Amino acid sequence: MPQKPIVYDAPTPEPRAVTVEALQAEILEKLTYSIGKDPIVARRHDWLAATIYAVRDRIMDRWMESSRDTWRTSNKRVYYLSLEFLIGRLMRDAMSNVGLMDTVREALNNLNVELDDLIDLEPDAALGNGGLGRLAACFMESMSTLQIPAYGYGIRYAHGLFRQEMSEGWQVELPEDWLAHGNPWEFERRESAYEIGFGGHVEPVTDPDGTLRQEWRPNDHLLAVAYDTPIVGWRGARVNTLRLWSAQPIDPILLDKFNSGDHIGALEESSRAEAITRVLYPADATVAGQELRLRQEFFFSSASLQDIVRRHLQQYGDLGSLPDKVAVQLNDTHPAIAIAEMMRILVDLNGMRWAEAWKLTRGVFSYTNHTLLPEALESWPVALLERLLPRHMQIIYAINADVLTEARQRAKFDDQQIANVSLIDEHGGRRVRMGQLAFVGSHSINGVSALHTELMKQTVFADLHKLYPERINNKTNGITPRRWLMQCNPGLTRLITERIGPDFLDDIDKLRGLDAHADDPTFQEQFARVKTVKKARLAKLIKDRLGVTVSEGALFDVQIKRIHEYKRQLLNIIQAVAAYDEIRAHPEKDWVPRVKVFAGKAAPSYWNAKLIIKLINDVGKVINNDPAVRGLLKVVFLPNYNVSVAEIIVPAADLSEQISTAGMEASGTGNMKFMANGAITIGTMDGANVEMHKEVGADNIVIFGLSTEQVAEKRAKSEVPRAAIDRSPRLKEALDSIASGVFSPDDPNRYRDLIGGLYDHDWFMVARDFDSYSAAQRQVDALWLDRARWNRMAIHNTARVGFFSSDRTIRQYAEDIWGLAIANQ
Ligand code: B1N
Repeated sequence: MPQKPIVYDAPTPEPRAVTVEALQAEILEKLTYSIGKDPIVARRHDWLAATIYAVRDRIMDRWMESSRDTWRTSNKRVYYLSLEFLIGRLMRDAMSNVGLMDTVREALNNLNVELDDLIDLEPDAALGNGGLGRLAACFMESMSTLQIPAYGYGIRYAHGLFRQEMSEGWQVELPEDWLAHGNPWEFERRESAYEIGFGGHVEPVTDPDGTLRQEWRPNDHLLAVAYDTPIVGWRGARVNTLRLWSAQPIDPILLDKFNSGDHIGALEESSRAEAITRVLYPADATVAGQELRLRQEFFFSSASLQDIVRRHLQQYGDLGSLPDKVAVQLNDTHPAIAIAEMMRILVDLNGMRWAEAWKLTRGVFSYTNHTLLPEALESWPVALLERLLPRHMQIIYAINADVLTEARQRAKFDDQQIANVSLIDEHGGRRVRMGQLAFVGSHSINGVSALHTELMKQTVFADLHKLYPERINNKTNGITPRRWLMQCNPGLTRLITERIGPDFLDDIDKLRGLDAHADDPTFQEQFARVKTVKKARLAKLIKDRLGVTVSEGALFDVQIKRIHEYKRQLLNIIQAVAAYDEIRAHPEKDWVPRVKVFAGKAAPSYWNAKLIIKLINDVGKVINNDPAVRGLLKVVFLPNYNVSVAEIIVPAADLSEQISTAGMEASGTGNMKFMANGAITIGTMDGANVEMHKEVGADNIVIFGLSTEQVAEKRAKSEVPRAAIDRSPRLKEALDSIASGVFSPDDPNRYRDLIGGLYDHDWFMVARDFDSYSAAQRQVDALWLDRARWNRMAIHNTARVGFFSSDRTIRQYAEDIWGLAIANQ
């Protein structure tokens, strides 16, 4: 029985009108009555807020209707737990999805305000590092589009990913302040606040009926307060909630201390609590082992589970039906502690028997793995967990005991295999492995591309896969075509609509219809013209930000993503140096003019990544200013890469660089965004590139480099890279010039060790893939010179992007993992 009666037919207000006149009047009204500004003195930020309020109102009815619908139909809810949601700007997305763009533009025009200026003013919500966080944002949009009742749960960081500035070519990190002007999208839900505990001890208590329970008595408490943001699906199909938790003290000020004169001490609890959600950890694919990170993970996992269980009990009154009504997806292991917390809630707080609770828990949870890099696999020292979460540590031991018994008795595992599946890593200081915990507590474990899923089975989870062979499955990543095609490239969207009609807007696989037009010279030319317009816009941005002139007639060759050695920006820039040498050595040749565009942030403590940024800038300075190059090659690094910058760069790219060392990029999702916008990929057989090669066909992608197996073999043999360098005079010349200070005359030794590493071990196979990469780049040049061929390839890329829509990905999660039936649409 529901604990509180739910009124399903409460009265609702009339939905807001969507005419130009109504919006115009309402924007003015919001400005005056909600923001309190006279239009005469209103600043652009005030207009932005007023416009968002007016747009937001047109989403509210759908939001409430979506939530009523879930209560009414008793449909299963999906909860996506993620420490990162890289959502970017919301206004254009929301307007476009509810079909209000033109109306709002006109309404603002009548008020003498330019919509595009306001769009550019909205802060870019960077509550994530890179692909993992952006994936969560694309999934949220797709779940609304597919009308799945879903909640995203995460942290409302006061400061998102740092702002990147360049100081003499070096990355400098500055604090990001997305909430500085307030956030008109969010609703604070004071009533949805939960207590979160840390520390203390566990006490056995005997209930009146004689049963023995364990009770956790934390000695440190704080509040998790909910902030809700609406996420609108395509055509306003449904509006789901992104619920982000903010940490607050239980007592805002300790009056005793204050009154006794200790004014700082009086605020100590407050700042300690708030520290938990103050800032996003800026590391992508490496773990931050600090205590604060574990606190963040438990804080948001516990708040989310308390909220989920409360909602479930309110509607259904019993916990036995949890797996029928609740699916919790763990975005990597960052929320894996939720598995132990769920057991605590069921067993300690609700008196459920262990075996029953474990069955329900496994029925509810599923886990997505996003990386196999050893430095990114989370584990926490047992001592730290014992101190911060003593009861959870006991629960983890109990889970482990069950798993190890099963492994010995049923699967007859030997000692090595037992050590491999154990939740406790006994090497060098005992640690809890979060991947193992997430695996055993979930009914589904998925990788994010076909290759990555296979590698999961063969490497990190090999023995767990033997023990539970039906659990690992693949869900290749996707991107939302609304943001990454329709919104960021309205020109291309219009052109496609003119050619094949508007059906692809609702069914992205219909883009296939473009295949039939790929050979049509008129269409090829129109397609290329759209690209040139976008390139001119990017050229202007490059001029404005960097003062470098580039021509939109050149081939725009783009690598934008986090800076990481395995992603091999170094390979790209060494190749640029080699090209520079060749252009000067053979000025008579028919060189293809190129602009190499780089952008991306390095983790603040990742020295080599920061050095690679400096190298790109150093090389750019020399090449861009050398008259011998005659403008045939330009190298630029655009600072402060984020979602909004990507929305400008991606539509302007001719060539998409996806050149990670094979076996190291779990999926990649930038590759899909470029493909949608008609760029051609140069890439290794890694991550989702493998499936892209299959979808688009070998003729429409440029593949190079060692395979995963070859990389593994060379590493196993500890093969020395020197032979590869000696074999390649062009590589040697480029390496020598970098190492000897040609690009760093102010500090000739700056790159000696970086380049030395390539001679020593070359873990990322930069030297050994160089010749193959160079040949692939020459092939790109040849394709570019045959412009009809190039345009045809570009069109085929857009035509075949359907598989990489996050709608496809989410349908597969829904059907295979969450047990939802998706309406066919
Ligand atoms: O997740 C993306 C993939 O497309 C990328 O290939 C993959 O590198 C990325 C710890 C991570 N894996 N692991 C992380 C992020 C933050 C952090 O603190 C690890 N990010 C990825 C989406 O599947």
